[in-house]
Amino acid sequence: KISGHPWRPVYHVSPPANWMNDPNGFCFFKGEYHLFYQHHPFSPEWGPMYWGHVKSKDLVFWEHLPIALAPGEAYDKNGCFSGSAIEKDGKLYIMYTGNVWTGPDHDKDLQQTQALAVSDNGVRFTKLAENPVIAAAPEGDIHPHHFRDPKVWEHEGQYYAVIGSKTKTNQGQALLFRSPDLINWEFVNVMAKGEGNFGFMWECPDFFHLDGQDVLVMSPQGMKPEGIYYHNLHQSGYVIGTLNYETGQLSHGPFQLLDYGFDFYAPQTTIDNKGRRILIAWMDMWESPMPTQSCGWAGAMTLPRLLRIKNGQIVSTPVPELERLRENEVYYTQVMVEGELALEGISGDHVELELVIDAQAASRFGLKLRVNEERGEETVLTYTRDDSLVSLDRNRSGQGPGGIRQAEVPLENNQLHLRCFIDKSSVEIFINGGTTVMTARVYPSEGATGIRFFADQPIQIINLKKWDLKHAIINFN
Ligand code: DQQ
Repeated sequence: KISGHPWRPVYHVSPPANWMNDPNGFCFFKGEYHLFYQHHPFSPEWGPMYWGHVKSKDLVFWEHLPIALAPGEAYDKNGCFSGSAIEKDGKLYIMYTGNVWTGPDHDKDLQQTQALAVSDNGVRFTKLAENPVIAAAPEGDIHPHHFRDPKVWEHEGQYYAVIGSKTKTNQGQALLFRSPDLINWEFVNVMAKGEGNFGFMWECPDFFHLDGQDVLVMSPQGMKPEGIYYHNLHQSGYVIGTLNYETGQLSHGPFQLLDYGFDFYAPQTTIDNKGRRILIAWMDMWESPMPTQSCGWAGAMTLPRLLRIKNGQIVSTPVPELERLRENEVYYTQVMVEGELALEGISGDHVELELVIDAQAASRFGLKLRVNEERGEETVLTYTRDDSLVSLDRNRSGQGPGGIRQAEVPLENNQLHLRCFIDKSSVEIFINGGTTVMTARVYPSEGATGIRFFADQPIQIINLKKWDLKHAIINFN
């Protein structure tokens, strides 16, 4: 059974077989959530891109659908790259990047244009005869070849698209386009441009209005490490500001990360019928080795995360519907920990943990997930008081990549609040109500189901709840 493998997620979306990367076309259409994704259906490696497809009524249980887009036209013969979806006149349009290689040079021989496909039912798509609808990158300080990943939205009766780009001197930027009908597009302006250490290319931009502000999300390639931050090959984050729709320019604040772990890239958001802004990202990173390739598949999506803005930053929490996955609750209260502690009933490899820790006098405390004592396997989350850092350490997580990622997290009333989602080969940790999130893929042995708590001085776990989480992928259980 395909999901019986110890690394196959049971409640995260992963490909039925072969390769998955970026989420695409995430939308709410005719009462259902649709999520497409970059897919190479012929091997568990990246290759000419197709659009795979899943849908869900509730963001919890997902059903696999047939491939939605395949390369083949003159303008997309080497791949249907990332893009987005929008409803117009009761039909679902997807806008994507047609990718063509005119030679082997990654910079000069890339021909990227923007194309549309349309569907009545959200399942079968037809490419438009007018394609490509944006046939070239605009003139100016805009690289002519790296021009991809349109995210489209509607504002006051017009359609807008933000497209990933870079300058001729390799600074990432986002380009704003406008259209009355999705087919005829005019370039408005460079909406935002990176300066200094802000990546040589911005992939997968997203733009939305949230809690009274405008937010531009981007995935800058190749930011250099700065202190504890930016140690992944690429980053995904956002700026908050105000878009002037007349000039097409966004005035904005500083870049902030959406996730401080290892494996989070190319996030895309949608708004649903409840007016909620929901984000899903690729739960991998380009340089992370993927041991599941030996099992014939690679790639997974994060849980859907609900976004809010609080105190000038985005806060992300798992959508509340995910509570439907919970079963077999185990509850503890007022547990003192000093040294290392295991608790009866607290273990598993597809579980949710929610706990509040009172740090008391401890200077170093945390928890170990996916513990297999015999093999010395563990994935460790440590809080160190003197520098207020949370560290996620996967150096002993099993097969696959190691490393440590850190984030600065002030304690609130001496307390640390954690929600941890463990799913076979992933951990997603939501800290202090989602003000900091850390995501990692880990590849432990099948027996690595232990969970431990540790502290160098006594701490008190004020509350601890653990649930087993159900299988949520409808076509394979
Ligand atoms: N992946 C897609 C591109 C995008 C990149 C190709 C980001 O459209 O820029 O698979 O991961």
